[in-house]
Amino acid sequence: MSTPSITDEVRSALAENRPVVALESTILSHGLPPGRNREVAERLEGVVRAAGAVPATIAVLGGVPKIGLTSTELDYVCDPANDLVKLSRRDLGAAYALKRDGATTVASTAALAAAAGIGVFATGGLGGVHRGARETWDVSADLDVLATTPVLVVCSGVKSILDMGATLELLETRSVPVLGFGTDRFPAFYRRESEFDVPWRVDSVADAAAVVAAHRTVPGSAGVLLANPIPVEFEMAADLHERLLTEGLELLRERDVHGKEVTPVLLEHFHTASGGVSLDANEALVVSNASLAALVAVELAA
Ligand code: PSU
Ligand code: MN
Repeated sequence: MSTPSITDEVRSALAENRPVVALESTILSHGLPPGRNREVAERLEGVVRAAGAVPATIAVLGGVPKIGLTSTELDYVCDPANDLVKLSRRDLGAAYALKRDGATTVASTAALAAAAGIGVFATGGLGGVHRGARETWDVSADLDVLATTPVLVVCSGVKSILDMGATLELLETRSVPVLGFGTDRFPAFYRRESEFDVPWRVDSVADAAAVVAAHRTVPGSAGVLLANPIPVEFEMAADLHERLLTEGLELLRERDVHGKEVTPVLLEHFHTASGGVSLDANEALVVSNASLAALVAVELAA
């Protein structure tokens, strides 16, 4: 058992029931290129504060789970020279015992946030069922953790590199409500809409918060997904998106990429092959999600 280290700012906000928003670190160390990741980390914390909540970026450093990172710690997490391990929830015990540095995924961030008493978490895209999962069994632990952890995850849906239909079916099976924020369609990360409908639409922060609060009273309930489409001006053109997707999936086959490497390799392909378009898109959507998460957290704390 490793006792989490919680920054004073986050600790006092939690003690006083003020709104806190958890942020993950895998997107920083494995999802965005060096330099850019540090800028995004700063912007995410900035928009959370601007909306009236306290940001808590989560990572594991020297085997200690950190709830809230100092500026120096953010530098450390964003520096590729430090070679942080990608930690899903199952990896946390090993990282604690072996005193490793690691970045937390949606699964591990949600678990650590909930244990610290943080109920709202913002990210870019949720992990899900991978294409070809019927053979590979590659289904992100993110889904399982959401099904058992009482936390609201604000994201822009899942990337089209995943099997979106299967991901939504699994969320239904595991009783995770999916709310579309101002939309009837499940968002597809770089694109505002997929071909799939969301079961519930909410059109205001107040309604989103009310659903989360009510869901928490349902017996056996756990996580909620609030799906927020990418801001219109950053949506990727359909033809570019189609090309990157086809190339990316081909690249995985060629290089025989498996398991936890799949998501980082695909993201890196999107970023290099789109000449930065996907990076701007990724930054815009995660910033928008952090801001929305903070507004919902403020409403929930009121
Ligand atoms: N979506 C992104 N960027 C990311 C990830 C998802 O747009 O960096 C990360 C998240 O941390 C998510 C993880 O939890 O990828 C899912 O990885 P896997 O499919 O290996 O479970
Ligand atoms: Mn996987």
